[in-house]
Amino acid sequence: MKVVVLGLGYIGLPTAAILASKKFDVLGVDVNETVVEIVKKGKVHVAEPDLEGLVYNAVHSGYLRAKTVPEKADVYILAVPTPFKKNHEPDLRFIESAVDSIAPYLDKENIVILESTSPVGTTEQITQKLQKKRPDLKFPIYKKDNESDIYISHCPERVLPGNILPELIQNKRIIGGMTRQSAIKTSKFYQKFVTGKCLTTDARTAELCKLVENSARDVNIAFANEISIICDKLDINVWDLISLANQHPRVNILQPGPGVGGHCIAVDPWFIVNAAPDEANLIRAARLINNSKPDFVLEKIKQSVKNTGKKISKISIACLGLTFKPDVADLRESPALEIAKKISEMGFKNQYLVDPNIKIMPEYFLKKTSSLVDIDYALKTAEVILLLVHHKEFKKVNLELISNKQVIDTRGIWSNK
Ligand code: SAJ
Repeated sequence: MKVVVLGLGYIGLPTAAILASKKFDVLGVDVNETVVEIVKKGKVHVAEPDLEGLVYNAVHSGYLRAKTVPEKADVYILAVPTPFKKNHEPDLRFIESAVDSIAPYLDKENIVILESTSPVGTTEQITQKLQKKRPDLKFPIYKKDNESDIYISHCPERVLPGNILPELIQNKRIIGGMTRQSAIKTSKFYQKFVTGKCLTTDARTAELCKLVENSARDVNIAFANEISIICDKLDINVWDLISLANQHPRVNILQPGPGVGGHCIAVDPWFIVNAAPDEANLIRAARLINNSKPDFVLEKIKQSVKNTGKKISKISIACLGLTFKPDVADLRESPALEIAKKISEMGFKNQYLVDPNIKIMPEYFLKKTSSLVDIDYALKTAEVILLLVHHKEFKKVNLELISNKQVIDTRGIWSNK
């Protein structure tokens, strides 16, 4: 069976490599020539545990190839990004151009799968687009059990960055067909390499399901973040409070932090807000709370500077962690990075950046008084210590070494008694 995977990013590349490891004949397609050249050599441009070895073997065994244009195949998987525009409207141009690129190659009995997180109605839209481009083929009509030449479904990716490879195989999949027949055909394909259950539904339900999953997490994190701001005002240790509240058999509060990052949870809820602006009040409020958390942290820093009794230009600050979550090398939409960037403008004598997962200082800081240093140096030298990401290395810090410093622990790994 031949599979074309469009988009060789965080989802497309691992998916292509896993399919190739199961001996599917896989062509990975990306519009970015540099990415294609990297993959052709069996190398990777995204950091994810075990991905490098998998891609190397997939390419060198001949099951995975990479090109900038598609070919004829049995299955087409669209795994391209769906960002939002400035006004929070979804930007579907990558999906649209991926759809345009496969249209000439489609043939009877092909399956087209949209894995990209998409606003409700996108699967129907791409089907209509393809039907216009290929009037010689019969495409499925939404929720009508019509006989079609092509089968189209939405099967949203659900994998957790940092644990993508196991989750790609083990997670349950939601398969939303244009028709029942499309869902069944798509489900049979996933069952060839996924051990988790494949649950079939219609395309619109699958689209909203993915958006709701990430919004549920966003709302829950916003609750924790709001509680942390309330606790700060009332002088209560939020970590103790949450741990005590979670002793209740039906309470499970998530962890507050400096904000919500990554390319999914901070983006997807806006697709719901955009589709139902008058109804999605809680979802919008959660986004705004989580987005406001970096400013709250910046206020705490100003307070700490005051506490030192010195001018800001005479003191140094250490920022521990830059990535969007612990133990990954991913800086996308990272609140820690956003905060570190704003700190670099505040006029500190030195800003020490520490992140065991980041080997090269992000370009933004090059012309500032910032430097990427190791943890021991930062802790010894800085007067203000700001913990932004709970990387495993930071949990081992000897707190006695920083007992006389201004410490802001946004993740509660040190403040948690
Ligand atoms: N975070 C907190 N407090 C918490 C948990 C997370 O502040 O208690 C923050 C993290 O630090 C990070 C952000 O939230 O900045 C998101 O991290 P995450 O680990 O919750 O999620 P992602 O973005 O890595 O992956 C999510 C997952 N979705 C859900 O768990 C519902 C994943 O399964 C999805 O596939 C992925 O989004 C996606 O691609 O949509």
